[in-house]
Amino acid sequence: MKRIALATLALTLGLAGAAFAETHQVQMLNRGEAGPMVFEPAFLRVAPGDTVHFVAADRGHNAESIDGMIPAGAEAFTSRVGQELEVTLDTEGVYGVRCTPHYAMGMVMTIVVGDASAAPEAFLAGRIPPRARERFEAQLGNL
Ligand SMILES: [Cu+2]
Repeated sequence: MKRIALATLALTLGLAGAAFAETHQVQMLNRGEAGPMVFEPAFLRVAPGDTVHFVAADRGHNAESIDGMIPAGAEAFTSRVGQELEVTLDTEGVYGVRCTPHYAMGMVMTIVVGDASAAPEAFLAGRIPPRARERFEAQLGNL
């Protein structure tokens, strides 16, 4: 009986903790303040356990974590083009996200989970289209 009470207490506390996690909206847009084909905002700092909701505000976009640009141990994610995606980010670090169809047009964003004050050196080491690289460099300026 006592064991059940403890389990219930743990569950209640767990749920209460989850209630403090935030959900952040990111719009996927044909045109935003920064120009054509953007995530808005394009830079986001969140707490571990927070959720990012990619909103299909305009059609034809998706959100996909980029191989080699997410923290070690983090789970890759991808949405279908035109679909919403909610992803909960538990692993601290810097995440590079792209829209697959518009990667070459620079449709990328940076998400920082936790307190990281710099991107790892390998973050921009891979093959990145020039427009995407330009935007990533600008986004990393927020760190
Ligand atoms: Cu797109």
